Amino acid sequence: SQALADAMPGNPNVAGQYGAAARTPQEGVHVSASDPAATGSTTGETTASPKTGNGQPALGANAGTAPLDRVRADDSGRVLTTNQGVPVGDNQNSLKAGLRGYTLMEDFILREKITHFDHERIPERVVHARGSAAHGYFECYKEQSDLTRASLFAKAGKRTPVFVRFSTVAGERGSTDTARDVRGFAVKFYTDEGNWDLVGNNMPVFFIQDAMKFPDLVHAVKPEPHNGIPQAASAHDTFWDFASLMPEITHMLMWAMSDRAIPRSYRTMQGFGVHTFRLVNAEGKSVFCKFHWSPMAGTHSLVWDEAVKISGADSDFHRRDLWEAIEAGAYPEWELALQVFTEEQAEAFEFDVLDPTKLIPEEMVPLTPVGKMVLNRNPDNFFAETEQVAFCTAHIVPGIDFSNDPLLQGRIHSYVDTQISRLGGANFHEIPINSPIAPLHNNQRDGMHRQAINRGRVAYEPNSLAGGAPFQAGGRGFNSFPQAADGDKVRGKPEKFAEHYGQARLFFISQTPPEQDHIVNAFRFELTKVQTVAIRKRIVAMLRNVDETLAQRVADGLGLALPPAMPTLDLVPIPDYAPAPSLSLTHRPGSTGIHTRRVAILVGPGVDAAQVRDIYGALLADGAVPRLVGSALGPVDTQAGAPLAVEVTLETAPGVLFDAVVIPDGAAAIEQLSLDANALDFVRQQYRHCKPLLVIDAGKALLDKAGVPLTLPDGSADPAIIIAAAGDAKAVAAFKQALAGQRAYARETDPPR
Ligand code: HDE
Repeated sequence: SQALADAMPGNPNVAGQYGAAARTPQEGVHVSASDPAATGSTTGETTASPKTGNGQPALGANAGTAPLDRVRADDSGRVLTTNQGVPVGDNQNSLKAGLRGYTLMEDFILREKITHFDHERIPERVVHARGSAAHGYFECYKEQSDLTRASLFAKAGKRTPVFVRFSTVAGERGSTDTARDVRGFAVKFYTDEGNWDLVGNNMPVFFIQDAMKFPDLVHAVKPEPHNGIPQAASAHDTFWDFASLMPEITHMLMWAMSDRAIPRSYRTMQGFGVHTFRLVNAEGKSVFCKFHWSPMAGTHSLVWDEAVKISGADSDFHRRDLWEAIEAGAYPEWELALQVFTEEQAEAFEFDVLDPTKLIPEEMVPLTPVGKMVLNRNPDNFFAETEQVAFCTAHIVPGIDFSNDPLLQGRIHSYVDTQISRLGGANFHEIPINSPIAPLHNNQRDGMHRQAINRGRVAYEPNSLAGGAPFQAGGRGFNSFPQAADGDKVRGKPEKFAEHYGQARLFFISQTPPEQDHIVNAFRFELTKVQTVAIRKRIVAMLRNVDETLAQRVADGLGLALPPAMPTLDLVPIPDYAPAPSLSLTHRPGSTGIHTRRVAILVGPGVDAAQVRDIYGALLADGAVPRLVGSALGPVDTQAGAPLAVEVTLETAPGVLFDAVVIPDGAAAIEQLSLDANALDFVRQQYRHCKPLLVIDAGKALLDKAGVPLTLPDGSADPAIIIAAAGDAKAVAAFKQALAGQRAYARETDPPR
């Protein structure tokens, strides 16, 4: 309200802020967030709309994260102070010798404020800089004590709090969410025997076999060092130069060029621990294990043209999606499965289970679901939680252990090490988001930013002065699995590591035809951006060892003659795998139907309001998120009844931000929309990106104006364009079904129609 604005200190329109009156600054106005009279809000909104949340979830909302409540700071209704707790009289004006005079050195309030601001930023993560996170819990389905003594699997129904961060890899902290990239999938389990960090990705294999190559990989993919171009993209010479000289990368390239690299949402990606780990039970028996997360919402991806356009329309697309789903109570869920195998089984595989460029198809070793993870609380503060969280592969708990995978071994060092510079010292475990909820007692002391006030004079072990405490836990504690070790000290790789193409081929032949087309097109896109012809040729030569049709199609796309295949070492023959359907995105359609899918309903003056309300209601009833989209904000007159209010505009929310579109009846509305190029683009993009369209009566004229083909390339009717008469309930049901399914890839052509 105006009265409130007038009373705010610092309002430049208030005379009392100037001249002699400034000597007695006013006390600030205290606004109760829930007081509609004070905030001028009739909806109870304060700083944010219900869609974005008010940034103040109930304290202790998640039992597991309740220990963080002790550090959650809430300024509501409080007086402003310095960092020393001194109440600040005036937060608007620096201290001067005379109103027009020098600013004084003694102004400790100004200096404290500016100094703190000057140091607000910390180094971003060297990789995975861009990310989003949420709190939640893991719930165990069934006791797994025969396999592992890890306490989170100790009992059916046991809940362990988690904090999960999803990320892209190559882009900087402010880069776009929908870049073609691997996604990080890092889970911190706050178990009652210490923190376990499962720091995985949304793809089950990796680019390299040995940690020694990681800095080279990252230097190759990051923006080129001379000009800092390109941001968040692998489509440039240095990445593909490196890739073309490194056949071990081939399998991962197939994944990175597939739709896995452009997920629809963090909520619709799988997660993988990638490496082989060990599970160890209370008797000390061990098996090998790979960790798999599967999203309940199914695996869904964008199409490339859409991903590129989303980067312009909403570069926070994935961050916003995760945030809004949690605020709306549509808590994202994943199931954790263990893929368990023995050392004897491992020896019989064609590949080495210590090689992180290889996966074990589910068809070969089945997955055992052991629990589900639910993300039910957004962070209160992005910096304190999402930015400061430190995931480290070295953080494991009794019952879990490492394998000798040389990539994993290198990671065990890297993550702890990097936090020391990123978070400013060895005490990063004391930052609240990183602290275990299990008790912590040891003789480590001091260092930068130490928080704990350790009591007593003993900080060594053995001691008698403290009765020997803290005591080592012996058999109850973490004890490394006593794996036998022998062999010469060498720098080298086992023989099976020399075969690079069998699983790349397996991946390709396990994809559906549209998924294969997307892989071909992704190679073409990336390599067209590469300027050095020899690099393009080397990649095509590499692809000849994967699949001849793939190589031929990529070569055609680049205007190249097929080069000879890249020589192989022939130490291990390329295995002939049978297709593994589990590797296709279509294998996991999900069980949440149209829940949280975003649907645009295009409205203009003269639209059929009753029809719009019916469809809106029908979509809401199944948990979808309908929005009335029009040329401009404000009311639109309707055929009959009250006007409708446009919620978002064609200009600010283009088609790429929606999963489907409804074009309702109303000749006048359609006529007006047909004159708006944004509306025509909207419809064309929905079509091009293989999304369902529900078109009612007069609405069809908009499709015609946009030039949208109504039949598939083979001449049959397009099942995801539903043209209906008003009141046809079956049409709405068919639309919902199309929306719940995979996209209508059958309509895709290259180039697009
Ligand atoms: Fe990482 N990686 N990585 N990585 N990684 C980091 O740690 C590293 C690898 C992954 O949300 C860094 O805290 C090396 C595989 C995720 O905070 C750094 C090697 C997998 C995240 C680092 C790898 C990952 C990181 C940068 C090869 C999937 C983000 C900042 C030996 C299984 C975690 C940081 C978050 C982050 C090193 C390979 C996943 C530098 C040396 C394989 C999800 O420590």
